[in-house]
Amino acid sequence: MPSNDVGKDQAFEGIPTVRSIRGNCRSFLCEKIAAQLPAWRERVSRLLKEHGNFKVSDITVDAIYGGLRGVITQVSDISYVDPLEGIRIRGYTIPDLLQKLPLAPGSNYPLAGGLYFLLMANELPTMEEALLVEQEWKRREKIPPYVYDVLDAMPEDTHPMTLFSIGILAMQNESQFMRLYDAGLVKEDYWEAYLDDSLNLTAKLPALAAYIYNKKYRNGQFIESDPQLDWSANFAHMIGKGDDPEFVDFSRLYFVLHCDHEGGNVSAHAAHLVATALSDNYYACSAGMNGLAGPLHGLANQECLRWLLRLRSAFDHFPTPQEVESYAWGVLKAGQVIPGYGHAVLRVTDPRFTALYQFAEKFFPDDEMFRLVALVNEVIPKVLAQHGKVKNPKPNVDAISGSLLYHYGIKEFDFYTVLFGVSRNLGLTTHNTWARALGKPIERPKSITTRMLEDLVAKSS
Ligand code: CMX
Repeated sequence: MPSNDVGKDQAFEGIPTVRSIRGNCRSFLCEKIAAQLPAWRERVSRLLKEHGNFKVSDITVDAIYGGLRGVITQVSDISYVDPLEGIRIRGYTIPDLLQKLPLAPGSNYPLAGGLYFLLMANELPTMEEALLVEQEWKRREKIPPYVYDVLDAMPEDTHPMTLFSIGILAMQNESQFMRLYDAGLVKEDYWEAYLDDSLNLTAKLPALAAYIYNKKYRNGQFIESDPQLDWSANFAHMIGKGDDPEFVDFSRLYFVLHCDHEGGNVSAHAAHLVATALSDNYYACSAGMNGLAGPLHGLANQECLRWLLRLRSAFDHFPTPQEVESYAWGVLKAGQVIPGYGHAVLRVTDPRFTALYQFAEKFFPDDEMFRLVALVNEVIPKVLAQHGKVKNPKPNVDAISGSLLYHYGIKEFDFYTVLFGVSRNLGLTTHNTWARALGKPIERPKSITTRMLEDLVAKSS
């Protein structure tokens, strides 16, 4: 188990110290958010007052039985998935983010601290602001020892996502929100405690993920956090891959790409729903991670790599396009999905897929698994389009992310969704912080019985 100094402030001696910003990161972020809140609250209350009865969406029987697909039921200003363009995080596309976020010193890839600043403060950060978050994370990164004890008590074959979710839930004992709520915190100030919990939780995620990886797949060889390293690089370091600058950059890219995907996907919606009951960020994110662990959602990256390996091992040579095509038809005819393809909202190739594709093309174009991803990407959209059921036959991020991890020697598929989760919690905790800031109430849609629905339909015809 890594050594532990819970609650002790560590001096951060790594990447440059920020001197131009007065106060700590928490108070700086609080000021940034507080300065915007009156305008946001004013906009929301004007919409409610002047247009409270305006109809935004209709709900049909199809939608009720069809997973509410396309029914607008939420507002999120953190990110938006445009069906034809892909994700925009606080208004920025993936290429924008990669171009505009402050880069890690000596690297061409962004600091996760800058991304967090953008998510939370709704402003593109300066280098100083990105570093301020990185420093704050350093101060908050130690995981209480009882969390390791809980993880160690689990059976050896427990899925890494289960361990990850349990680790987050175990840390609920640290919740600042719950402590302050019990002491009478007023509603206006809930969001500040959610921000504290977000900073505390996200700071610890690289170490939590690394602990799970080392425990399960490296015979418990744990590596201490390095104060010189940024959040993403430190993760790479803690799983024994810090000496490979290419993998470190891959980690930086991966953690940017997976941070958020608007409010309606399973993990975001689950986390949001749970937090509307004023369950804190730990409870909410653990719930979100349980959703992410589903094969139709985050686990698809693990499923996709498994699928690619099965495809490869079905032939004693690198398959031809025709062989991939007939293999894919066999899968579809057996009633299975082709993981990594299709999306509930997107109707084009996922720009996160493209970003990872470009990374692989740049650094290891001849890697066999990458060549297979490229070949599958040429063939599958045509097959799915011909199949005729799928609304979007193009690849999503999960069609490629696992192959890159595989290239870097992370061959334990079960772990892949944990990495997705490390990044996704940046978004989930931002959603929850802002939801409290805007006073969003407990969610409580209504359910009716099949008989009631039949009666409603009968009455109207
Ligand atoms: N392979 C085979 N069939 C597919 C398919 C795929 N990749 N994608 C969709 N379909 C099928 C659906 O199962 C559905 O069939 P039924 O009508 O028999 O139920 C039909 O095509 C229509 O589906 P859709 O409207 O195009 O897609 P949905 O919004 O229902 O589902 C998703 C979206 C992502 C769950 C689905 O495309 C899928 O299962 N893809 C494979 C798994 C995957 O890659 N998931 C990761 C998504 C990204 C993420 O959340 O991380």
